[in-house]
Amino acid sequence: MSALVLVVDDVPANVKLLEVKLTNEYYDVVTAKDGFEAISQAKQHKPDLILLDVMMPGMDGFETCRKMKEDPDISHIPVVMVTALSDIADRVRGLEAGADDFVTKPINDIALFARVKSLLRIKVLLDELRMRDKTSLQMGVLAEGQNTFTQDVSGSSILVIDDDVVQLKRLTERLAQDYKVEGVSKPEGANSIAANGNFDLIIVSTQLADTDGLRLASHFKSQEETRNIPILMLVDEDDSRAMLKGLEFGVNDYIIMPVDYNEMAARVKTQIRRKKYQDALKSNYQQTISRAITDNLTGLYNRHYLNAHLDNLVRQALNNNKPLSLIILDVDHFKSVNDTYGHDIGDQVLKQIADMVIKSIRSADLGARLGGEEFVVLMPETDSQQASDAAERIRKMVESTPIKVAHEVGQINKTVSIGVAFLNEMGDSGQGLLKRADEALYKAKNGGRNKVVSAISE
Ligand code: GH3
Ligand code: MG
Ligand code: MG
Repeated sequence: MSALVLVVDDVPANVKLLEVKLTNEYYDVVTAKDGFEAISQAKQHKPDLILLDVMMPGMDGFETCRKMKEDPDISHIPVVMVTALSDIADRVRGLEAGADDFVTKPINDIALFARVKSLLRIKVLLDELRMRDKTSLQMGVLAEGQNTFTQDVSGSSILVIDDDVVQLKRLTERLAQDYKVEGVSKPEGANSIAANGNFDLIIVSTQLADTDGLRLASHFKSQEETRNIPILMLVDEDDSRAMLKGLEFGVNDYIIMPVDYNEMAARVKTQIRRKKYQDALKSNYQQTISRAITDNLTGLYNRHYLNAHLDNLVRQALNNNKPLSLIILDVDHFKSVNDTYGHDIGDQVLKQIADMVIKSIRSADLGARLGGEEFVVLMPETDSQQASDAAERIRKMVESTPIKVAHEVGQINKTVSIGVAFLNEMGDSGQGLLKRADEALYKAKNGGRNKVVSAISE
């Protein structure tokens, strides 16, 4: 699928020109003639990129951009400002308004498409993460309208690599006003510093005397530890080869030397914000994963995960000719807790019994909540005797541990019944194992509860 670009300019001829250039490169294009239309077009079409003219009557490009970046609906869409040639003040204002990049008029095709491609590449990743994020929103894991694009990023840490010690000193001093900065003038050591430093941004000069700065940047982009750290490269004004090459393999942005400090400040801020946004999305995703496989109340694995994992473990045990045991544990007369003290107290009891189970099993064992007041523990490399002993340990622990509850009674004593089963010879299955454990549990209940019963292996 080709990317959709929104072109915003008050001069129809400019719109037309960009539309033709982009269409020739197989982008789809929608257009707007002023800031208001731009925002409504962006909200309606959700383009992949916005090319925004600065000089427009009514609401100018800066204000339009600021409004877009404040709207969680569209703030993730990269904005490229189109500014008058070499007006540095405009560039800086644009970046401060939240723009991700700029190109200058008259538009140079190579620069335009290098920037467009580089931003679209980032956006593909962000979209993927946003999609996962949406699921966590639906699951209630994440609050609506979180927008880290406008968050304060001061205090973030930056690594600057430049063997020009005078320039390095100036850069680090300036950046140190807002960030934690580490300056490196010997690029040879930069790899391990970058990999171990937990940086939010790396600034690297391409004009290093003994090392190829581009190669260094490319190395960062290919290493697991540094791949997600944005990179800003410092390039010479007339070194367009370095610019293009860098952008091509994933350098996030560049600054022309001699460095304009305001521009640098703005670009640094943009890159770090983007990184933080990405990090936030990722950690939400990880939370979503762990929520998808664990039980909310107890923190044990859920039934869904147990079923998937049980089959894997059974296969592995049979292949390696190793024992595997499984126990099912059911709280005795649990319904009476709910009936007497209410559901919330019931939950507290379940949580604490689950805690006891977790405490008494080995780390290789897998504890899961089968549902309701039933728990399962899978025990790899555990024979029948060891499993029965473990079950007996859990039974005793529950029996002898008063459960503290937020109720005037203060504490409740409960017991559990446990069924134990072992993996048979070839042909056995996870479901077979579960079924035998369940039958053993039934016998424990019928035999008076607060008991461990082992299935007889046939
Ligand atoms: P038995 O000794 O035969 O196992 O009796 P029991 O009362 O424990 O068994 P029964 O299956 O009749 O009741 C289980 C109860 O567990 C009924 C249900 O309302 C309650 N329950 C299931 N899930 C939850 C939960 O997440 N929280 C709470 N508080 N109660 C739950
Ligand atoms: Mg029960
Ligand atoms: Mg039950």
